[in-house]
Amino acid sequence: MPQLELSPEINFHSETYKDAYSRINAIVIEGEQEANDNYIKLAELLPDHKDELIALSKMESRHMKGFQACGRNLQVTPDMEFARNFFADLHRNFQEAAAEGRTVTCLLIQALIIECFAIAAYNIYIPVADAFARKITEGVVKDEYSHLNFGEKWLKAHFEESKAELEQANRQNLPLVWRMLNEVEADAKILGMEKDALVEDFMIAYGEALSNIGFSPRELMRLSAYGLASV
Ligand code: PL3
Ligand code: FE2
Ligand code: FE2
Repeated sequence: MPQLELSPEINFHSETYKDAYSRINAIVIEGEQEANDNYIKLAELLPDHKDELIALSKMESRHMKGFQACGRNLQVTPDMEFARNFFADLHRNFQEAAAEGRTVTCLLIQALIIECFAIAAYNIYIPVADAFARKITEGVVKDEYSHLNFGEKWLKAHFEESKAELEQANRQNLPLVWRMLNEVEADAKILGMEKDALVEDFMIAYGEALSNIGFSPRELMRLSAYGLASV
């Protein structure tokens, strides 16, 4: 893992680290909070899966509390305003889709894009995290795979009728992920996380998800690289 070679020694208590952590920590807290809200909304949109989706939302709220504890442990105050701006576009797209009953778009945004983003970020963070945050993040990332799995299963079962909306939602939202990665690149680097590794892990997780849902290799290459030229 080249990432480990690049960050042999991290001082978790330096002002530089804590400053970067105030934004990254806020991003994951806000991301978990919005994930909690999004699964509650999905439970309304998919009443047949209500209990399961409410259970997922409760996991997200536990994740949020875990990451709040990580910030407190390092005596960092999360910059929540920064984080709300960071998610604003994705958040608005989810809200608009939910209001119009576009469930497939909501699932793509939350259960595929956001969960794959989280899985990539958390897996890359674990080896460079402080001991306290590492333990918490290891527990969280296991749950995120089950959230991704919920989206994959549902979309696979409704593949033919969802395909056109998935393509459209991917086109609308994937470029936002690349923009968000650019926004977080400098802070992530201070935490020992390389952007190239984040992009790579995201692409692997997202490509696998699209393949599990039923897209052909050619389709998933096209979908998962959409807007990537801007990175
Ligand atoms: C849904 O379960 C989780 C939503 C959280 C999304 C997080 C995206 C994180 C991107 C920022 C990269 C740094 C991560 C560091 C980990 C503490
Ligand atoms: Fe989560
Ligand atoms: Fe999740």
